[in-house]
Amino acid sequence: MQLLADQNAVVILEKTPIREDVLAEIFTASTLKLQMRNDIYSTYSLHAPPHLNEIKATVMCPATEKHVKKYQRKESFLVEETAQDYESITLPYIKKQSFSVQWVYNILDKKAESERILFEDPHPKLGFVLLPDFKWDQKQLDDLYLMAITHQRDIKSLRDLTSQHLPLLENILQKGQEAILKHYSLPASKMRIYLHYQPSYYHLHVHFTKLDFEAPGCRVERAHLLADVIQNLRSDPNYYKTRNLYFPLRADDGLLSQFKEAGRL
Ligand code: M7G
Repeated sequence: MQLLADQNAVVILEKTPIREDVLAEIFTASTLKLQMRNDIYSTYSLHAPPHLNEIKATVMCPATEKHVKKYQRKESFLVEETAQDYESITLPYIKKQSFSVQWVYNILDKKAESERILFEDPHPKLGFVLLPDFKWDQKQLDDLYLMAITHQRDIKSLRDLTSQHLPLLENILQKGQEAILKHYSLPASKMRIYLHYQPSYYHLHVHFTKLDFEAPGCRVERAHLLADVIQNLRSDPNYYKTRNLYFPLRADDGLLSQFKEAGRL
């Protein structure tokens, strides 16, 4: 956490993947300092020219206490949430405590990021906006990360989905895949398309990441493949309303305290 102009800020600094097209310049224009050599093995510290040394910086300012917590490393605990737990513990908590989704409305209303939109289906019930997630700098396909945000504003998360949302989910899957094939020549077989439960932002959205990229949050305890979600709702219209769902919560997450207080952990 940093202070920017007296306001709390979260600043994330990331070294981005090295692109193949800059390798030749890295090899010819960098300076090398030998660190160790042993037989056929050697390590160096390589100083690349400044324009090849970019650091991606993401800034959240002013950051709420919840933003600061989200980005601090903390141990996690797996929670089992029954349908009853959702109604009595999770839902009241997220109604009071969740992050603002103003940034999502800004995207849907074209007040922000409109030039980044890759595809839009404007239909009020079935439509969505597909755009790069802010985790992706779009400089290389290796860490491709897009997000589909629904125009419908009243679906909080996976838990709200029933078979009545199948046309919406099928539309996102099909048109999202088509748009990605058209723009990036990546077929469906190269993509991981999923929802998070719990999400950080309670407005339905779907993550599209390249299959070979281990995106943060793509592990089994948090990611639900959209294709599986569709199948599950086809076999049971109330699958996500009735099932126990499992997800990790960080030690300092207020929702975890609520589960503990209710004797559910
Ligand atoms: P999530 O599953 O609600 O939570 O996903 P997570 O952040 O814990 O994964 C929200 C997704 O929206 C994440 O992949 C974020 O990187 C992305 N995201 C968050 N914000 C605030 C923005 C934003 O302002 N613009 C864009 N393009 N993506 C964002």
